[in-house]
Amino acid sequence: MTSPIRTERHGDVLVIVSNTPPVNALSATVRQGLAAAIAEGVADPGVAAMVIRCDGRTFFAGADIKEFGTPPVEPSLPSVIDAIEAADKPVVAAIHGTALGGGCEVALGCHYRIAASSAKIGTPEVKLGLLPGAGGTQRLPRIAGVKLALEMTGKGDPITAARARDAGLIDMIVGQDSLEADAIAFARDIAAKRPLPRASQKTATADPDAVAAFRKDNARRFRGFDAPAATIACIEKASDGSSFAEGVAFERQQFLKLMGGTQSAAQRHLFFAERQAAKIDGIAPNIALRPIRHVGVIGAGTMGGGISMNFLSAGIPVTIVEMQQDALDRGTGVIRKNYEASVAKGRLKPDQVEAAMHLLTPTLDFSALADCDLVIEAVYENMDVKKEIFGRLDTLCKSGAILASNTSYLDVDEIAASTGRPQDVVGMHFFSPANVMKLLEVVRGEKTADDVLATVMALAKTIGKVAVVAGVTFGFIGNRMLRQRQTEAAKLLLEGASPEQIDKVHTDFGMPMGPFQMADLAGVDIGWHRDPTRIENIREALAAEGRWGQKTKAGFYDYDDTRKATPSPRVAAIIDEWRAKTATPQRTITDQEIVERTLYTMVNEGALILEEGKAQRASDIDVVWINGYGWPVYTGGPMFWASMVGHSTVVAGLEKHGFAVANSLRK
Ligand code: 3H9
Repeated sequence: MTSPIRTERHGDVLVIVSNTPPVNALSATVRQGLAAAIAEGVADPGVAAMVIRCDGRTFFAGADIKEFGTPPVEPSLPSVIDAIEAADKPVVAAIHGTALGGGCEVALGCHYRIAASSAKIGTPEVKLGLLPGAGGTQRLPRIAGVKLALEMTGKGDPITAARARDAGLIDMIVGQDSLEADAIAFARDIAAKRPLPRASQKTATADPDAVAAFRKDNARRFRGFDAPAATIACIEKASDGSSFAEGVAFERQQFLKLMGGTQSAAQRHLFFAERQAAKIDGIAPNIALRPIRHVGVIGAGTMGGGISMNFLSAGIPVTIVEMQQDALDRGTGVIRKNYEASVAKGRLKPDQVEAAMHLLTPTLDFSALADCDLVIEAVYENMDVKKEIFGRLDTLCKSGAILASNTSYLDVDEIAASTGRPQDVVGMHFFSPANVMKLLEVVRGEKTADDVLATVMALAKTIGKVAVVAGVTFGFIGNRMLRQRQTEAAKLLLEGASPEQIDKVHTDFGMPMGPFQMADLAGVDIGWHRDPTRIENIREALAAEGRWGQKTKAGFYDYDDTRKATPSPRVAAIIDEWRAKTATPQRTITDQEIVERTLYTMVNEGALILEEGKAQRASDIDVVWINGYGWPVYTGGPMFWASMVGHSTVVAGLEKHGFAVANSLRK
């Protein structure tokens, strides 16, 4: 087998090149090739310096995640990096694309680093439930200081080449096209310079204040996760006077502990699940896509505005249509306000806001949608209204335009049937706030054309969404499962549990909020028939009293002016009233029962959705719940979690309460 690593001589400089598409992951053969190439350079008296670079779209994007969990193959990445650093001739990393994880660690093991201006450098292992395990937690603070090392490894987001240069991580920034030539010239310049700068020989200055502040500032973000604390401990170890050898031994111990744990297994599952979700069963990956140059959005409310922002931010012009001028002005104003809030937080520059707003055409003229390549309807949930809109779009829009509905529940096939071109109709279910939430459920109607589906899935990636294909079923994947949870939560309330107890079980599990906190946030009046004389359950009793949730400072909880929730005596009284009225026997509900009836039932519904073919794969369901509803990442999503709990346990829990169990869970 030919090695993915080749060497090329440019006079006295040996250029070591990796060619391992798609992302130059550091698999066993790459590590073997790298080790051999370094040995070759060290042994050859004609070589004065070495350059390591990669072909393709990126420098090494990390260890090969597919190898994790399989028996180790020599040489290990730490030993290869140690060999690079120990070389008695300078080694220069020439970075383009993203030097991530083990890739960043290879660069840190090199004596010098130069990068293309567009390059990014990072240690994202924490997002896989891990920490940099090839010396990264020890070399990074020694080069860039404790504060930046904490930031990079604790949060896992990459930094730009310019920031890396300012922090001393990069020695020189060069042009994209001249990277190799510049790296060779640089290597030649410093070939004779001694001593060689070796990160392991530097000292990191302890910064206990930075560590304490980092822990405090990120307490909420890190809640429930194992990896950040372990990462921070390693960075502290790098700066507490321990030797480099002691530091890497500690790092290894922590790395192996995380690698053997369920959280990393779950987060690695999610990494591949998100990429898998983009693949559509039965459609060739190279299918020709429809060009989307201009998007139309119908409705300038919260949803329509948020949806528009996704495209504007990606540089795609949007025409947004409303019925009334004041609604249009309000919607446009909210879009601007949201962008300006991002400027205030330093996430956007003012000229980027102007550029985005410049791409927006607000109008009351429906016929302005005629030339759009994609039109997304984002009006309220009413089948008749939607059908009427799609009928109009059918007569108006150019041939080949994709007609999408942002419905959260309604039958996309019925909507499609109101047009003469059902093959061009698809569901695009965004989650609120649509400019923030990562999830997009793409609903494949019975007649949706393959290229329409593929175009929308590809477009989702362009606008930074994680898209999942769902079939036509009430509530699609996410809301159909949510419904089970809400139904059981309401029953548990009657049977003796309190909103606080039920919500706490969910937040202890790692959800951002429980069923009743969620109802209060979304609005207790959502979906309410609005007839205060017709009260059929606790929720309707609350709605009839104007307890609509946070917006009215009263819902399942009472709220103060800062939106702080406290248990409500009035709600307790309403619940008691309903318990009496329905003659429901009272009993103590255990937290375990709440888990079984609200979480296991969701798993069961997920399994049914799969059996019915409304989701392509179990991991897609995990992607939906993690990106759309805040299911805790470190459990891998409901379906992965169920497999960790054990299907037999889930089945037993469901049977205990008399639920009809999905067949696939019994297998
Ligand atoms: C690590 O380094 C541990 C060390 O500290 C210690 C070791 C001892 N391995 O994302 P894309 C695949 S942990 C294997 O769609 P993009 C990916 O599955 C690692 N495969 O492209 C996909 O395959 P497919 C730390 C990988 O352009 C294909 O490549 N590093 C890996 O949108 C394309 O991926 C990271 O966590 C990998 N490391 O984004 C970086 N990476 O086509 C993880 C990707 O079959 N990677 N694949 O679906 C990324 O963040 C993005 O892939 C990247 C490119 C930004 C590089």
